[in-house]
Formats: sequence, structure tokens, C-alpha cells
Amino acid sequence: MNTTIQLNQKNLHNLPDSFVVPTYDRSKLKSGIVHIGVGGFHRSHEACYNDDFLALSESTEWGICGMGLREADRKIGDILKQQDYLYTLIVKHPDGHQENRVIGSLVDFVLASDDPSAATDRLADVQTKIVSLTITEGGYHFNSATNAFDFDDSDVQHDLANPQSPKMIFGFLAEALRKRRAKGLPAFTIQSCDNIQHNGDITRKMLLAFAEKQDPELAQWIAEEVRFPNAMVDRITPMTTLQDIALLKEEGVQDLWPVTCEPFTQWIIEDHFSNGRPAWESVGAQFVQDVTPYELMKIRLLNAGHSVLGLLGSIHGHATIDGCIADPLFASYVRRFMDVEATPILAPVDGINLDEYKSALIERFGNPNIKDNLARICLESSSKLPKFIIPTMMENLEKGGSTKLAALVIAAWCYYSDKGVDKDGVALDIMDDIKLELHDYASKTEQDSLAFLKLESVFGELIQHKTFTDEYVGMVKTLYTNLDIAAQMHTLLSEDQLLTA
Ligand code: CS2
Repeated sequence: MNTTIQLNQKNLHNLPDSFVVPTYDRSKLKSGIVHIGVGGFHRSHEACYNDDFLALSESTEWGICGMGLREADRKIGDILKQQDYLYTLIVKHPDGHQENRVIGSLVDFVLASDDPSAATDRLADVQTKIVSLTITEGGYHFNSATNAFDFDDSDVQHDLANPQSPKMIFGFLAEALRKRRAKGLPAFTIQSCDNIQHNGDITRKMLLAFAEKQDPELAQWIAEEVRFPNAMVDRITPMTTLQDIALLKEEGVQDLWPVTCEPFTQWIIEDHFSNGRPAWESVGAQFVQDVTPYELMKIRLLNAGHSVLGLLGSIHGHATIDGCIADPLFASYVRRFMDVEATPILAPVDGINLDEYKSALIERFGNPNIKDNLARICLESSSKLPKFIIPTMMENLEKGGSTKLAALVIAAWCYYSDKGVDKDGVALDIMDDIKLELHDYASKTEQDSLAFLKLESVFGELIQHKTFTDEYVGMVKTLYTNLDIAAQMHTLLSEDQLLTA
């Protein structure tokens, strides 16, 4: 009979041989890192680098305590606890083979919403030296229209009035740092792992804006003591599916929430830490003086490329990124977008040949074993596009570059937000915090072609640029008359080829 072994510490050495397991002594690990936002990406990226580091070094300082701020994080916390914080990272190669690797660097989990004060105590503990974050692009309370902290949020107002029982990220960080300061402890480093250009600088700016309102003396201390390294993070990590769980079970292991990812991984970090750090350079991370060219390259090629495929692909009826790449029209379109609209505004990147980088991206996107769902890619587009695509368009508009290929993506996003179906009428699974607002603006398009662009918190000043709005109006009109996104892509590609021939 086929027996299934439950993944936990006791069973770690009884797993099938095909499972690679941690060999270091987990029982000795202290949590030098508290990570807020234990989603798939943290578990495929930082936790994996740290697992490599712990295996290589004798260090006991750098275990990770996961932390969730919301009730919705209870499920991952409960599962991790049940598995002694172990989980399988399933690395999926393009040739179909996969490695099952059990990650051991997570050693604890705190659900902060259960007891905010215990959570800030944990952050203020002498053991905690780094607080890292994956709180998503939208989690920073950054308003693209004002370029400043968005105080217009009930949790922010709650945290300003109730510093000791915070609900949102900056309330927790401020209270924890207040406790550390009172105890005379050194500050921790705050390390963002989200896809935002200058993610460290933005985190600093947002935290200081919040702290200045709540406690100006604390704000001063934070400005002097806390370091916020900027970093570029990269590893494609699709959502875990029931099939992934079932496949592990067939191999004899019960893991209630594994993570899948591609083999490629990259982490480029500026070396500014307040209170020590693991020697991640010994396990492949790269420390640089200035991460700007790397993050621009990654966000404006990879993340933007994803959004281009995600929105066009969704209304065309594709389901996954590799499905898009297998369609020559979509593969050419995204590469054209990268070459003609994104690359001209990128600075040269030390040690990287951009042509090779882009070809490698197309190959990574095409990994048929990854099946990265377009619903994940389009998730929270209202936070992603202002970081991934709109800045490229703004720069091109200022410099006289092309914005046509991106304009069709915005037109597709308008149709997607308005109608919520693909070309065959199949309902799309739209997940966005401001889904209703997006729908509200987009649904006026048939009366006013520019209606969608009037959503200033997303599009900023894009609507002021006539070169773009002229192109966009033509595109939405065609799209609304006859939803054939492939035909529009064809037309643009052929015009574009002629123009650049
Ligand atoms: C994706 C990213 O969310 C998205 O839209 O582009 O999650 C992407 O897969 C990662 O940044 C890869 O490093």
C-alpha cells in the first residue's frame, strides 16, 4: 500500500529520496529575520536563499519568523505550524523535470492580528535584526497622483490614534521601533522585497511620513537609525494549485501548502543594513552600490512584459503566460514592446547584455511546466501598472518615443475592467482592491472614450498627452466595435515593423 508521510520535523529524514531536506540543526536557530507577508514569493526567494545560507554557514542567528498582519494570513500560519514551518519548494524545469526541496529556514509564525502587542514585542526583540517585507506593490500606501503617503484609509487613521494596537504595516513598524528605542536597542533593517523601483527608499519615505504624524521624535530616530536597502528581487512563482499538492501526495508526501517556482532566481541588494545581515553573497545574491539599473531593467522588462501578456492574453482567451508565449503573435508582441518601448529608456546595465536578458525572459515566460496563470498576473493591476508600464509611457511621451504597443494594453485593461469577459464571453476572474472603481470609470467608455484614463490615482497625468490619447481613443473604439485583440496586435506589429525597417 502506498503510504503518505506528513511533512514535519519528525518525519524529515523519512521522506522519499527524491526530496532534498535541510541538513542544518533547525532547533538551534534564532529568528534574526522577521518576514511580514509569507506568500509564495517569500517562500521561493528569500527563504530559499536563507536555506542555502544556513546549510553553508554555521550560523544560528538567521532563522526566519513569518508574520501575517491580517486574518487572511491565519491559514498559512496554521499550516506552517502543523508542519513545523517546513514546506516543499517544487522547482519546475522547462524540460518537465522537477526538484522537490524542503526549506527549513522558517522556524516560527506570528499572526499579528491576534495580538498586535505580542507581535510588536517580537519585532522589538533583541534577536530581530532584519524585518523584511513582501506586502505587494499596493501595500505601501503610496498615492501615485500625489506622490505621497495616502492617509485616506481607515486603518491608517486607526493606527495614528491607537499606536499600541496597530492594524497596518507602518503602524506595526512604528510601534516596534518605538519599543526598541525605549529599550535602548539598535534599530532593525527594513528590507522590502516588492517589485517597486527604489523599494527601500519608498518604504523609508512612507514610514517617515506616517511616523512624523504619529510621533515626530520617533520619526527623527528612524531617519537616523533605520536602514532601508533597495533591492531587485526575481523568481517567477505561480500560485500553488491543488494539483501541485496532489502530485506531492502521489510521491508519498503530504504537504498542505507547497510552493512552485522556476529554476531562475536573482537578488541584487544595496549593502545598507542597520544591524548585521546573513552573508547572502555566499549563496548567489549580489551586493551592489546602486541597484537602479537592475531594478529598472527587471520591472520594466519582466514585470511589464507580464502585464502586457496578462491583459492582452486575458481578453484574447489565453489562460497562462506560457500559453501566450506559445502563440507567435503574443511572443512577437511582447518582445517588440520590450525592444521598441521599454529598452530605449533603460540605462546600460553593468555586466548584462540586454538582448540576451530579453531572450532569456521570453524563454522563462515560455517554461511550459510553470503554468503561470494570467489571473495572478492581472491581480491588482491598479497597483502594478503605475509601477511597471505607465512610467515607461510617460518617459517615452516626454522624449518622443513610441507608446502604441503599451496603449493597446491600457485599452485592453479598460475593456477587461468594463466587461469582465474574454472574446468568447467567458467570465474573467478579476481581483483588484479597486475593482469597482475601475469598472465604474471603464464602463463610461462608450459615452466618453477617455473615461477610464480619468482615474487619476492610477493614470496620473497620462491623459494630458495628446499623442497618446489620440492613439488610445482609436484603439478603444476599434476594440469596442469588434473585440478582436489579435487583429489589433497584428496591425500594430505590421505598422511598427514598417516604421522601424
Ligand atoms: C509578476 C511578478 O505579479 C506580477 O505581475 O510580474 O510576480 C513576477 O512573476 C515576479 O516579480 C518575478 O520575479
